[in-house]
Amino acid sequence: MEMQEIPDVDPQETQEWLDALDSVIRHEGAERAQYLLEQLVEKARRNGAYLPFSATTAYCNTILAGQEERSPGDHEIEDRIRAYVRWNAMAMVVRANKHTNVGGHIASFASAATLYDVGYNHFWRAPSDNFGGDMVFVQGHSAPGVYARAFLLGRLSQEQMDNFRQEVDGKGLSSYPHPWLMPDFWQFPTVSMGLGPLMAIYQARFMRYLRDREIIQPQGRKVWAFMGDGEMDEPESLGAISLAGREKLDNLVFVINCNLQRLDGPVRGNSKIIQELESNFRGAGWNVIKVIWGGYWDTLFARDTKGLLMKRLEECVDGEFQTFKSKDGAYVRKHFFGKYPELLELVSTMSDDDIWRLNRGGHDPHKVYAAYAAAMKHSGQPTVILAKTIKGYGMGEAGESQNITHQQKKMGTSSIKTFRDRFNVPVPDEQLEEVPYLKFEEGSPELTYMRERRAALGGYLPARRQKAAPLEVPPLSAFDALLKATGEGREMSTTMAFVRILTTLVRDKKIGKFVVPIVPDESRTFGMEGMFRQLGIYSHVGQLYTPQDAEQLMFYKEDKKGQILEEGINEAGAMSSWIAAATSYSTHGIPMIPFYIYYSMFGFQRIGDLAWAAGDMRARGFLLGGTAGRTTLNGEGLQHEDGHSHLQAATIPNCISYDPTYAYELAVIVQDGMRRMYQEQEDVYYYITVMNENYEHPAMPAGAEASILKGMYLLREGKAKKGAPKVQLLGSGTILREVIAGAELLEKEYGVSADIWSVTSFNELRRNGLDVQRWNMLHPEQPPRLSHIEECLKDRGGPVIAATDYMKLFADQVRAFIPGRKFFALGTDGFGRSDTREKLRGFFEVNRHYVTVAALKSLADEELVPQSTVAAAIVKYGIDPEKPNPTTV
Ligand SMILES: Cc1ncc(C[n+]2csc(CCOP(=O)(O)OP(=O)(O)O)c2C)c(N)n1
Ligand SMILES: [Mg+2]
Repeated sequence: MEMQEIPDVDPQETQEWLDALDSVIRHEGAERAQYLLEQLVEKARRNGAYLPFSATTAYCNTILAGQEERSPGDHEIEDRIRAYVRWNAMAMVVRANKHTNVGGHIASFASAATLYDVGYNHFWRAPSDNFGGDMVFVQGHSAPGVYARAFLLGRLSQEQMDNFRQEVDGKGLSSYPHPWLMPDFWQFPTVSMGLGPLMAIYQARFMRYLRDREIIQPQGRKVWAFMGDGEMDEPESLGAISLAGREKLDNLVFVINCNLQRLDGPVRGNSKIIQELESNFRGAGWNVIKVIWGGYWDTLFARDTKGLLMKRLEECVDGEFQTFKSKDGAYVRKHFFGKYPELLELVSTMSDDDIWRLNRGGHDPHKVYAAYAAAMKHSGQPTVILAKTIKGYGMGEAGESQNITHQQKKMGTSSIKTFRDRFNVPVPDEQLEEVPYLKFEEGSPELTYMRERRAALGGYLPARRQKAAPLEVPPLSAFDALLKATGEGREMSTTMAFVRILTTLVRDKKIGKFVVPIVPDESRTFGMEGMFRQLGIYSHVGQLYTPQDAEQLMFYKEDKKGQILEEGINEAGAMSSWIAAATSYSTHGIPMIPFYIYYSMFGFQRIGDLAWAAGDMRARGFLLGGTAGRTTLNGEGLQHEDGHSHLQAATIPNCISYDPTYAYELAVIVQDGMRRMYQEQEDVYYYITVMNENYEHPAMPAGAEASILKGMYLLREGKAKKGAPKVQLLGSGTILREVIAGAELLEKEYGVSADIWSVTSFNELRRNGLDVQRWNMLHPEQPPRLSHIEECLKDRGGPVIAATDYMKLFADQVRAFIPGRKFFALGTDGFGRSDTREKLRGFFEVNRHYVTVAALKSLADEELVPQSTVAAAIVKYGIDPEKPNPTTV
């Protein structure tokens, strides 16, 4: 039975209990009362009473009116500053949309202004020489308010403000927080809803990791993350809150702006978002601070001796609260207070205007200050502040609390006038039309105050560090063993080669400790379990148990100083950890070298938007797509066999991707990646596929390094007799080995001379090809340049056949740079399935026989061999010409 349904059979007894509780609270405090209540509940439960768990508290502020820490600030000055910030934020959107249709948002920041203002004035500390700085994740749609403040401080010019959302010609401001576009300003891209909350949790966790490993000092730094209440519907927003609770991340503060609306309408019209979130977060072990009602309500609550006001507030749903705020005081009197005569009586001496002024907590700087101060002091848990606000606050009939408000970017002169009057800013009537920006004069108390506040907090925010001291990257010779041939009969996979590289790196005296191996419960899949013992698995509390395998050499060792981040079955979390590590050069001033290795299928396909955000954030690190290749991960079938992650990698402009075959290629790629990212500090990151197929690895051909990095090099020259037909065979990953076998068949059985090229990156070849093509187009009168692939193939004749373990489109990307020549791409289009590698390569038509047939067919089409030779080869290799296309079955 739900609580509400139990009738009060003895009101007098109820009152006695309540009085007793009152007295305990008064004389011994709330904590004692809580203790007694918990004892009672526990006792009732043990005696068989069914007491359903309730994670919510009353619909009122968590911090009582008398217990709020008071802000030391100058409230009048802060009010004026906030009014100017509000005005400028509105003005920049309205002005930008007078002459363009670039869009923008007014209503989100209008609801959040106080939440940011109190933070900037009193809480958020900038990085300085002796302090690492707080990290603030600004809600994407509130960016105009952050620009407006930076403008008042002289950090942004009027020209920049007027170029809001007009970035192409430079001197513009990006629509939302994008470090890629404003690298010295924004730190965290947040506008893809849900990623901000998730990444913030892992930033806080990574900060703790760095501290536990004594790479940074304990300084009480905090991660503050702002988000919308609608945004909380994203699974990513709530998906990691239990991790934050479990890890007791008291360096983390979420501020959820509960304006009760999202884009289309109410977030929870039929219930209460604040109560729902409260129970979610409390259940996950968070400290929850509700900031629901502003100070004007306090006197009403004090007079609400029977709890009727509270009852009325509890029974209203968010849809009603929204409607109230879209009307006026008279409406609220009639429809809210009017439900009970006693409540009407309670407000009888108040005018309609007074009723209208009853404010929400998120608009009351005192309440917000008290909540932030409590969050700063709270230890042992992360804190979430649930602040109730009004969407479009101050926009009046142009949007306040209206369903259409999210997308309002224009305001008529009369609405602008109301806005001006509401916030009492000095804009004369005749200037309302142009919506001028406001500035505080040099030397004015407001500007001085703003500057002083920021100086006291270490400097301006947002601000992003672009470079850190470079690392001393080991030379290629550090991986000498991998540059040599494995030797006759000694086989290994590129995954094993990668683990050797990683082992070498973590042992490096200079940079070893900066390496961060990250796995989502797949260490054993990749043969990395040896590192458990060697490096330790990070755990803030160390290891509180004797591991089952303690007797073994490579036991499961959890350690406070552990280096490995073993994230559990949690690719989104692991990727967020990787992002935190990969941006540590910026957020901590210490470059970390993260290697995140995962099933390649559960990479871009699963966490693609985080990978995109990582590009935006200028992440530097390595992603390793393990067990890659549609036919190479043989037994696992449709959901596991990846034949497209490289195409997804190609969509991210600063992600450099490789599909190497040999250990030496991998060593060259990783070493150069380290050089580029940690020595030269280029803002790129790497995606490298590694496979689990074992084979012999040859020694690196002398001088191949540069071409390996450019994307292709000549592995072997065709051997057939002079005058024989020629083909150029290209291959990558494990399929290169089928290409080599195909070349042998072509030479031995058909007298065709086949040059073999190891293509380490079709993606890089295409980028280079496009770049050269573009240059040639724009420089028509200059001698044309050649791309790397053109350079490689220009003196080597014959059709070009390329084969990979990825979709045909992967190799097909380079077709444009082989003009006038026959080009045939083999690949693994279609759903994977489980079987042996041999069977799968036959099924997907990428094995040596298909390489041979494709080469013969290309030669036949150029009349260099008869078509009958192709037909004979098809018969010889037992290929059924009527076999269905693998994409269809
Ligand atoms: C992943 C994703 N989906 C959709 C959007 C489009 N979108 C932007 S803001 C918004 C509504 C936001 O509502 P809320 O989180 O409550 O923020 P508010 O503006 O109310 O503060 C939507 C749907 C987006 N930015 N990201
Ligand atoms: Mg909202």
